[in-house]
Amino acid sequence: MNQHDLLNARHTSIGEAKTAMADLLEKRSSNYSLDAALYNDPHMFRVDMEEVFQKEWLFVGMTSEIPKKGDYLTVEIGQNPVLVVRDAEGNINAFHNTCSHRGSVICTEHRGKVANLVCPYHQWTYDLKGNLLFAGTEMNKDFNLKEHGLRSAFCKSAGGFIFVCLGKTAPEDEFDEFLETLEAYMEPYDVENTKLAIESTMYERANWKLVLENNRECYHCSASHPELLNTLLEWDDTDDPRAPQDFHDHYAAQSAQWDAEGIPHKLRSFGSVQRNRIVRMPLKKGTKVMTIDGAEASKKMLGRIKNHELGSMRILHLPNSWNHMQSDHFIVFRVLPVSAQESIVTTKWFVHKDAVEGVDYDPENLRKVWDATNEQDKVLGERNQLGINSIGYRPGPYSETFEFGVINFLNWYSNTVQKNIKAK
Ligand code: 3BY
Ligand code: FES
Ligand code: FE
Repeated sequence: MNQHDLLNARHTSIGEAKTAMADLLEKRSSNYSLDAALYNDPHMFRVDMEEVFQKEWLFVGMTSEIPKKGDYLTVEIGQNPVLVVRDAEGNINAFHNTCSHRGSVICTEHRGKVANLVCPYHQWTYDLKGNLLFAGTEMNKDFNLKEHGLRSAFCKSAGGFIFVCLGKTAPEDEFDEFLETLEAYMEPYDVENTKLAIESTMYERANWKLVLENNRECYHCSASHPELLNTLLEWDDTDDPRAPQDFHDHYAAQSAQWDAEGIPHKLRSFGSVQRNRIVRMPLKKGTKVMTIDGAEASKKMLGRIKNHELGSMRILHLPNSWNHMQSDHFIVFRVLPVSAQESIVTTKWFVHKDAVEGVDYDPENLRKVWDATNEQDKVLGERNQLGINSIGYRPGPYSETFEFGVINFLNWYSNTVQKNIKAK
């Protein structure tokens, strides 16, 4: 069977799909877009789920979404419902959101508050650490509660960001180093004293990699993002070789002020192909935050921040998050795959917890730029998917100056999948 037949075989096994994927990744040119199957084939999608989304650290949400004991959030990682809950000691725990009795989902809301975790089906009851407390009186006499707790997932948080990993083991490599830096760079924000102001959930008919690829370059920005470009500088980071002297002068002036206030800003990247990256980028001269006119979005600055012109600290976490941390609000983005050609992009805007809606901030003003940008990117991603589905599609070349972020992302993806397939 050749590759094409293999992918189209009705009963392609997951093992065969992995072999086919490893082969495609091995043979690909790293500065070309991927073979269509990697963007649209359901068998390949299963491999992405098994080798990336069920094995790697994923961003799920912020600690200030679940500030108190019993607060929880849920997230669907492909077909895996996951529950993230704060316990009495303030620790954040992640569990598979599936009951040890007959598997029902336990927490049914996207965010909520509970005393214990009670399954809605037959009311098996678990504490916030996943121990089964109560299973009615109907079970056999030899039934041992201790043997039927919830299955946990790995969970780590730093700087207010919560990450989970569904793997049997959690990859360590440079992740802890990234978390330490994240903690230090987020310190000025005092995330525990922020609140979720707005959340948007966008369904996109595009493979998750197309969503990420789109985010990793600004080649498309000038033609598509007028609102964003009122404030955003198109350079990828402070070392971007394309940036002119004018940018370097602007960065030098801004960063001198940031240094004076002890605001971390220097570019840090982790992993050989920037799996994680943190950098504070100035916004356009004379603008404060990512609003339509660049003026303030909230009267209450975050944490210990005094300078409204703090640019945007861009935090990248492959495979599923990019973020913009500014002076009076921050925005986090999460991508989750649904199927080979469907993804969900969740965007959340946070402000100071004491900022009053309608007084200190206008939610419509706060969300406008990124609502517009997300919508524009969704259209681009969906068109990209449609064209890739054509028999006329062939992988095409990336610009090494404008699309190096895409090249880095796909190198990370390719290395990770190949490494994880081999690790079996
Ligand atoms: O602003 C972002 O998150 C990315 C980086 C440049 C293009 N894109 C919109
Ligand atoms: Fe949860 Fe029965 S499935 S109690
Ligand atoms: Fe975009």
